[in-house]
Amino acid sequence: MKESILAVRNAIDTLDLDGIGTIVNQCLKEGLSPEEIIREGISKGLNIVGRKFEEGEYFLADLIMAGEVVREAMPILKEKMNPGDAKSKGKVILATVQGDIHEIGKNIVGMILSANGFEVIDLGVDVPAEKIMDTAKTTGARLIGLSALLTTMVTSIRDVVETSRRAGMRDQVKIVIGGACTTETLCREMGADAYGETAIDALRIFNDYRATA
Ligand code: B12
Repeated sequence: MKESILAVRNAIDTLDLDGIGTIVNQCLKEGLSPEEIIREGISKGLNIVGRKFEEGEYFLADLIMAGEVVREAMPILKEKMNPGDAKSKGKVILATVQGDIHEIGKNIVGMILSANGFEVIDLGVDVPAEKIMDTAKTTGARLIGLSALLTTMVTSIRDVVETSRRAGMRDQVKIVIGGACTTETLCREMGADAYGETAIDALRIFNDYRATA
């Protein structure tokens, strides 16, 4: 593993808000792609922080700080991913489910989708099912990506599925789920259409749905 990628992990683990920008720029200078920096540096760094939180070494304030460190890195990576004026492949609604405020994974999915030509409508975090379906109605978006990291909030996925059914739109929308606490099995249990483990999976799934639409 390259030194500079390990430095990204380390900057997140040590909550180095001032150093992360320089380190990410160094990675890009060495020819690493933004996707690689996210996958091998940022995600793995956050895993270390998560583990330390679980073991009681880090507290909530540290988790918040880790989120800030990642927030600092994102604009630098986003700039490198921007495709400029690529033709739109269609609209995707993204949201973190109701009751859950984790946004880093969702934002990464959004960055990768927009860098690959999708028009992303990001509704943010803690989003009620009704708001998601209202947005689908008013914008005509038929692809929905839901992010969930809290085991206690996964039923919010089913709420979106049920709300789409009540609105008579279940057959018209594709509901894709992802986020650390989701699985293929959970996807089936909640009645969603597909599960993606990573942001790259999200891109593949939405590309497939678009091709068959
Ligand atoms: C940073 C962080 C926070 C930050 C979030 C900051 C922010 N701006 O997002 C803050 C401090 C707010 C936070 C709060 C809490 N957190 Co927290 N947090 C984390 C941490 C360390 C990292 C999460 C993260 O960003 N990971 C990196 C991203 C890139 O990963 P990801 O989201 O999984 O996304 C990837 C894929 O899953 C996928 N993906 C994501 N979304 C989607 C969507 C689609 C459609 C698809 C296809 C794919 C996809 O693509 C991404 C890139 O490949 C994790 C530990 C961990 N290792 O996950 C804990 C963790 C998720 N938190 C946890 C907990 C318990 C909490 C709190 C309840 C703590 C508390 N006591 O208050 C609160 C919850 C508040 C709430 N109501 O939501 C637990 C959850 C346990 C569980 N399974 O339920 C974890 C696992 C920590 C732990 N080990 O205990 N947290």
